[in-house]
Amino acid sequence: MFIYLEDTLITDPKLLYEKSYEIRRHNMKTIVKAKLGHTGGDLSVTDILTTLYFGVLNVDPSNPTDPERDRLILSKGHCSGAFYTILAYRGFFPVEMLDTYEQALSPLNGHPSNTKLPGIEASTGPLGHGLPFGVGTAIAAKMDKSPRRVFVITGDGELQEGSNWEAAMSAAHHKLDNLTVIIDRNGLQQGDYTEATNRLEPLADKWRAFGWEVVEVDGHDHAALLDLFQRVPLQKGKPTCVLAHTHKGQGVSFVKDQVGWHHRVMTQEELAQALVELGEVQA
Ligand SMILES: Cc1ncc(C[n+]2csc(CCOP(=O)(O)OP(=O)(O)O)c2C)c(N)n1
Ligand SMILES: [Mg+2]
Repeated sequence: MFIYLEDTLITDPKLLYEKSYEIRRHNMKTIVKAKLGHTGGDLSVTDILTTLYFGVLNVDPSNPTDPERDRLILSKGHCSGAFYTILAYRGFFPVEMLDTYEQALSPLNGHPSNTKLPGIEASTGPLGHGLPFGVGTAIAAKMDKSPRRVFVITGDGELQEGSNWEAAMSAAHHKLDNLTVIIDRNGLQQGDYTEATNRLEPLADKWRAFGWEVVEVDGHDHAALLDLFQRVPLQKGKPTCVLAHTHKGQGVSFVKDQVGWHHRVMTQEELAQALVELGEVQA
């Protein structure tokens, strides 16, 4: 079995960019093979996840339960396709296992389970649970007087779940400057725009009002993401909210910003075009 291992963090944004497109290509092939997956949301969050796993997080795939590791919680668990691809490329399990995505008896379920695969900190899928889990994880780190950090990635539509706002209030109250939430602000949820469904704006002001330090960033700019993640917490005694402006379907022209691609699967012809756009070198 082939295991792709990275020994050191990547600090060159160009290499992170190339890695994220290699991951996108594999991810799209996996979804088409499985005939299931969340095409748009995977492409939206890939640059954020790639920058964290390859450029920022203190994690060791050969010792995935090290108590002092950083914790990444993918609250938008429906984007398991991107998540598993990145975990496999990072060395947590063999890349070949991606071929079993969504198949019966495979540990690569449609939504990630922390009892089935190494590297997954929280079972997610039901939206609105990652941030409350992350607050508890960050409080535990404070109680242990540990420098480990907690990163939670949420969708934007997901913020319509009230549990997020209880967790946001609690995080500020407990001065959790070891906690960073990253919002994948692609403007779309399942079936419509967030602002047409249940308006979120003014979103940055809402987080500020809840006591968080807020920063906005281009969620597809690896250099900006890397610089930002290396600098958190932005203010001592406050949790950090990264409002990452993204495009659902980033990298594939006919998927980008389209309402209909939340969980549509590409045809073989569409996949062929997508792979060209995602930089696959033609034989
Ligand atoms: C509690 C709950 N309600 C509904 C769903 C079904 N669901 C899966 S993804 C999704 C939309 C999520 O939109 P968003 O958070 O913006 O994610 P993204 O755009 O990044 O895919 C919904 C409603 C769910 N997983 N959990
Ligand atoms: Mg969204």
